[in-house]
Amino acid sequence: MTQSMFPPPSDFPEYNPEDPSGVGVYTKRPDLQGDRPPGLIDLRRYMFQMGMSGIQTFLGSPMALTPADLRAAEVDVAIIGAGLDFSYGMRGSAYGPKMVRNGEIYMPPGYGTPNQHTRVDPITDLVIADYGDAPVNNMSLYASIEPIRELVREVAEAGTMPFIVGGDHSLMYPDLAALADVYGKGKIGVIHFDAHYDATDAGLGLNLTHGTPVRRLIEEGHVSGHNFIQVGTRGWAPNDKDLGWMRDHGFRYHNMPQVDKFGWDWVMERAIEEASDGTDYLYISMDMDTFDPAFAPGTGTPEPNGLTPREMFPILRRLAAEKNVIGVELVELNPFADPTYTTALVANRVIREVMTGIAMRKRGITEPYYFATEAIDGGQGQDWPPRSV
Ligand SMILES: [Mn+2]
Repeated sequence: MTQSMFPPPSDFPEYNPEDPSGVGVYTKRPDLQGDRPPGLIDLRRYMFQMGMSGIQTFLGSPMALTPADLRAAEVDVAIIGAGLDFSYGMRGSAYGPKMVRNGEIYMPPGYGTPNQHTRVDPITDLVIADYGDAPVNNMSLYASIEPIRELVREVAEAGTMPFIVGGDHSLMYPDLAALADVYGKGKIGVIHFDAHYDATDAGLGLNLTHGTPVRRLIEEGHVSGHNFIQVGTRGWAPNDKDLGWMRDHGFRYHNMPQVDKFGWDWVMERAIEEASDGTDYLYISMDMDTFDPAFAPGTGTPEPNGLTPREMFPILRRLAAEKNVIGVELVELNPFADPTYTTALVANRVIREVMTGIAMRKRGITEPYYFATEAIDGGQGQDWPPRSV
């Protein structure tokens, strides 16, 4: 037998979160931990710049780099890039955060860009910060997990909602585990939008891939299976064994067969009702492949017969407005498969719709399926509702 020049994996030095031993991707800049006055860092030199100008940040937001910055500025939502893409067998989603930062086309914060359905402007109403990128070790998925979990946890502990932009869906494990660290095991319900169920036991012999985070989270007790609500699943899975495991653990799923049989409104109402059933908090996990590939080709595992933006945007806005959302992730964006820029555009709007819902909740607008009167009266004022259609 030929002797390999590489040692077996068991002989590799293990990553030790207590002693990163100079691995720079985990080591925080010492000067950021010192006496620097905390607060938001605005990267604009001039008062006005178009979306394509200047250093690109999520939604054109100012930067925050430490939990002290989040606390000093009372940041509502911190958007974190997590460029991790080892775990679906092809690369590209590591560049997802860059794609979303570059996808901003609107005017800078403060110029008034309200959501037309609700007339709420989340960019004005909320304090949103770009929290930079998570510490990803691009040599190892497993070595990346605990550092990412620690970063998400520090944001939640500062009283700020983390919004993670991936990266592949293995991120759901560190993201949700971090929130369970802060809010408690079994306290968080998950609404999981995806073409796939992501609850299999292993991929190519590894227990953490973008197809396994749901299984790991439930096995470790971070979330109860009963509080996992899956929406948009379709295609050629799960197999009987995995479906049996899901049913044994009390999963509730609203797949495309249900949408076909009962219609989107029926599914949306039930998913929203179930999303906070028995839990104090809600986490939204949004895989871009939930959308039909016509609307989001730039993803690793596209699956035809998906949902449309017209179906997805209202449910995202509603969940954030009507439920106690404490974290969001948007994953599986692959710019290398997005030649028409469509996926970047839809991803930007996913973030804006969720932010609109969060801003509505902050204003106290939690009425189910709220529309602003001036948005739907067609300019007719008192002549609303219409007497005839
Ligand atoms: Mn997924």
